[in-house]
Amino acid sequence: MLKVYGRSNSSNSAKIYWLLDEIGQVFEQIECGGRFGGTDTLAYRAMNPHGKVPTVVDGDVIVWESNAVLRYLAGRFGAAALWPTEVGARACVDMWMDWSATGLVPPLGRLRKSIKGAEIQETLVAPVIATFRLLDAQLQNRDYIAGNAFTLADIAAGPALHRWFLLAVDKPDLRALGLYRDRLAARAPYQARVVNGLT
Ligand SMILES: N[C@@H](CCC(=O)N[C@@H](CS)C(=O)NCC(=O)O)C(=O)O
Repeated sequence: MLKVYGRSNSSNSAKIYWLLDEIGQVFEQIECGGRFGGTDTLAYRAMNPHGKVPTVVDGDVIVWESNAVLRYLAGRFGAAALWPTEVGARACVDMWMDWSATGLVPPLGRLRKSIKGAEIQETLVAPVIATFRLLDAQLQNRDYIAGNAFTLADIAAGPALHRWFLLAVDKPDLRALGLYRDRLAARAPYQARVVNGLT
């Protein structure tokens, strides 16, 4: 059976569980990383040399790096609605997935880390607001990030958006972003894996 090594309170793992629930794919969930440990063992490092979660094992195929895992699983299980086969439409989804990993998540991560340590550093808030303004602009004329259909681009960004709304910082009123969040919240897999899983 497909195995997912990860932990429920990891945003990168949550993306994988969310996708698998969306497509109704059964898998074995092996809790590891963080307080569960297990990622420093030789066996784990042989699968994933970075010692991070998630890692997916599908027979002889091992995939890590969460957005690469999303693409692998969508291709493997034929989820063309979530990751289009037409190259232009696929590039749009890929582009926004890459942006989530490189543009959206890093400034949010720096802000969350600083809040855990002490009081909020205002200099870290502005870059996060700028990224969500950009996302709000993208959502002005479409229901989802890559168009009017839900895709992997939404799964890649969803956990970060959820964590942004959890933060006790002053946020601008970004209407399209709020409506988008409501749209995600209506999905049962998002509720189960993101809202219930991540704090
Ligand atoms: N770019 C990697 C980042 C992986 C990563 O940093 N995962 C975190 C959890 S979200 C992790 O493994 N932290 C250490 C741990 O859980 O032991 C990905 O997208 O998969």
